[in-house]
Amino acid sequence: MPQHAACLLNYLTHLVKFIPYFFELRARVFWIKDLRSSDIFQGSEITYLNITLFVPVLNELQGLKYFLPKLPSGMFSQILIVDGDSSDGSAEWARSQGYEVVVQSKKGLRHAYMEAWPKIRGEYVMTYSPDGNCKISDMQLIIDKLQEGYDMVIASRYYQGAKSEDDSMITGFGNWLFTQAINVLHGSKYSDAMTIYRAYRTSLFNELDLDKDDSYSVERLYFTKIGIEPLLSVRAAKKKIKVCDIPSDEPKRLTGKRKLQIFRWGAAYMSQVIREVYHWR
Ligand SMILES: Nc1nc2c(ncn2[C@@H]2O[C@H](COP(=O)(O)OP(=O)(O)OP(=O)(O)O)[C@@H](O)[C@H]2O)c(=O)[nH]1
Ligand SMILES: [Mg+2]
Repeated sequence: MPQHAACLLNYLTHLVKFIPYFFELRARVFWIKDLRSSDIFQGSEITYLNITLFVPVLNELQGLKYFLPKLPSGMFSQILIVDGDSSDGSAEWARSQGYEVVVQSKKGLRHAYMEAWPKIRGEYVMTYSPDGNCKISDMQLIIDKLQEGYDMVIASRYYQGAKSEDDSMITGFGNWLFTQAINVLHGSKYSDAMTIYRAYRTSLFNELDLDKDDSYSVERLYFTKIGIEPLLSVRAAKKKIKVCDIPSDEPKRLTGKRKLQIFRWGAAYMSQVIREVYHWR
């Protein structure tokens, strides 16, 4: 065989050896492409904002087990579970699954916020209840509105035809009454000033002095501890913060027991809304 023919054969033999590597490389490239296109296709997997999902829980083990695995992965830069010293193992389970958990030391929903707020790393925060009341499928709509430049976006149960399946006559009327009272007394246009399901700039909490005990002092009259959302709505209105609503149905609580103390909290919230007419400017 002439020398250059032998050389060519040698060369071809080496090339054949590389064929499996070529297919392997090709498979990897296309696998990566598939992965990316499926991320984009699902849309909700991708976010460009730095958002913490803030999840207060008091004996919500079943809700946590059901809802946390369903959260769109990658949507939040931090998921913070704030436990009110649950006796059903909520905190232990969340920790065992690798979630970041803070156990509050003082009793009461507002202390969950006040104690855990310094641990928030996101520029924005979305507050979420894992009891079935907050539709995960609306999360992206809320984030889209933040991206448009709003400081706070409320997933309203009463906006543009949205409805609550969780309301009783009393809570439905109460939510309407408080929302109207806030609108009349503080010049806002809320359709739902009470819901936990909303997202906002994390810094608002301190800007609006929601971290101060004095902001909630009326609760002492009713021997209870209240939440932060009505006051957040009131003070955001007073400071003319840029707010918008998206319609979001409220499904029924799926599991666990309601923690809301309807009459005590109702009375305390109304006193707080009225006090704000002359207090805090
Ligand atoms: N960390 C903490 N979480 C609480 C406390 N009280 C209630 N929660 C949780 O806060 C979330 C929102 O609760 P709410 O919506 O105010 O009350 P609810 O019991 O769901 O009653 P509804 O108004 O009917 O939805 C739920 O996950 C509760 O478990 C508390 O004192 N500490
Ligand atoms: Mg609830």
